[in-house]
Amino acid sequence: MSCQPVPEDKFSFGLWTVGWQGRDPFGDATRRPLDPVESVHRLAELGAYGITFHDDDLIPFGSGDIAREAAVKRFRQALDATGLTVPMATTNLFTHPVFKDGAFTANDRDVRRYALRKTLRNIDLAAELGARTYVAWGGREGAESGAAKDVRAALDRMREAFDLLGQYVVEQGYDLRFAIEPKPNEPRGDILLPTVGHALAFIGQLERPELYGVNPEVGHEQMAGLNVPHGIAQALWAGKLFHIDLNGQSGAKYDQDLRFGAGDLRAAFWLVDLLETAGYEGPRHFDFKPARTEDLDGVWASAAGCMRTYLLLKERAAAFRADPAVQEALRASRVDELARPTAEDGLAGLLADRTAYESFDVEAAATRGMAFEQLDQLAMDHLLRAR
Ligand code: XLS
Ligand code: MN
Ligand code: MN
Repeated sequence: MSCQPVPEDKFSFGLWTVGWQGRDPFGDATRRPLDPVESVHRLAELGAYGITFHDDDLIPFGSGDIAREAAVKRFRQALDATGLTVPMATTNLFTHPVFKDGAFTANDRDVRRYALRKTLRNIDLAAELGARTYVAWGGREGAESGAAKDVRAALDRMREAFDLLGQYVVEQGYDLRFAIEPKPNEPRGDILLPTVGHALAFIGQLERPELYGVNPEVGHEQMAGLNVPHGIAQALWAGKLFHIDLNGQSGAKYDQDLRFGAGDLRAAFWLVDLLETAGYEGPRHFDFKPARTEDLDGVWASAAGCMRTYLLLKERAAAFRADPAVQEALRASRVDELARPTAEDGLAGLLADRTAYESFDVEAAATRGMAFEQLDQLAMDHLLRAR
């Protein structure tokens, strides 16, 4: 298997990822700004297929109509020249101080109305550029103190906002679906819709639930101490994995946005195994921050590294699945038995079955080993290329 990425691999990057200048809460930028056109060309050369953006990544906040048109035109020309696509776009509802208390759930109504208009404007551009997914990350939707935010009212406003956005997309006839991106905290002390589970439950309350799914980010779930492949599996199970942000994170701390595979490599391995076996067909989108120690060579090296690691893990996961010893170990662990319904004989059959309870040998069942350790070591061997 080749580790040279090709567009068929569906790798995409945010303009804000490679374009991150390394500004953090304690330090200034360590790199010059990157022209979006340059990013399009470099990423295409590296084998990516898509590029994504926040409105303000492409058109600096406050630009007039002429500057806006010029920026879009240059970007479009770069896309045409390279064949790169725009599978997804999103809105920056967090940088400008006007969003300090949130956007769709700001206490100030005029801020909420402005946030909706800013989003609708960029949805037009997203549709124009052929995007099929519109990501919504509510980074400022939250609070640092108890009385400051009436969470139930905020969720009403969040629902109102998403219902309006959905109405707009339907009325315009756009082929665009929304992907809500959960995150537990940062920049707010606590953010609303903090995990995949919260977002899935919220989507069920919307007027047109079919229009909404999730865009989980590896590191965000890990910041909450959660098992990423499990969260992604539940999103897939619900038919809601519309998009994914791949990156790396070392445990529950600030949002590190390491390149994919850095941090928890085992979680990355199981995640790739899941995506590649579960029929996920969306983009493999990298949302990472090239370390601020790096110059631009390091930026492109880290972008290439994200793709290379994904392909290496894909190859390792396929080798794991194909190994007869693994298949044997899976059987020994009775993993296949979980796919069998527990009571295909129905409730009446279950109640009538004396072997299910009255004569069930609880002690014997309790002493059966599950053989998971042997199975897991085989995974480790494959991951470390010892098999
Ligand atoms: C920040 C988020 C952000 C979204 C897009 O933590 O990951 O970059 O993906 O707004
Ligand atoms: Mn992140
Ligand atoms: Mn993200």
